[in-house]
Amino acid sequence: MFFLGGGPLEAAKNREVVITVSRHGFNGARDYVLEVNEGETITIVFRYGDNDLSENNPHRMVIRGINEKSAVIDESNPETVMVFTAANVGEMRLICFIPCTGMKNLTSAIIRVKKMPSSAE
Ligand SMILES: [Cu+2]
Repeated sequence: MFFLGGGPLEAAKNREVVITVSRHGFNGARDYVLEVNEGETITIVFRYGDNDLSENNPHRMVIRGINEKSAVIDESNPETVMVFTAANVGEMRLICFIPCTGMKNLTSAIIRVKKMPSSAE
């Protein structure tokens, strides 16, 4: 991928992550943690993972703190993309905020924003 005005260092500040969302959690885990670096622009691709259910089970995600919301993913719209910049060091909660089967597994994921290694000391 090439970014206007940026060399390899700029490109390294951008990260794409694919996360499958299902009643079992984010990538199947209730305690999913995504670690990113301060200043990175993160593209999250959310994929619907409940196709083995007989009924539709829509999910819609929000990142608490920055209030970034995804579109709904479900059987008819199985993929959506969310882009945000990790501006501040710290932790933000990533949750599904619409009632769904397995919601209890989708309320405690964390996006952890770390200081860039080069500026840690
Ligand atoms: Cu959900």
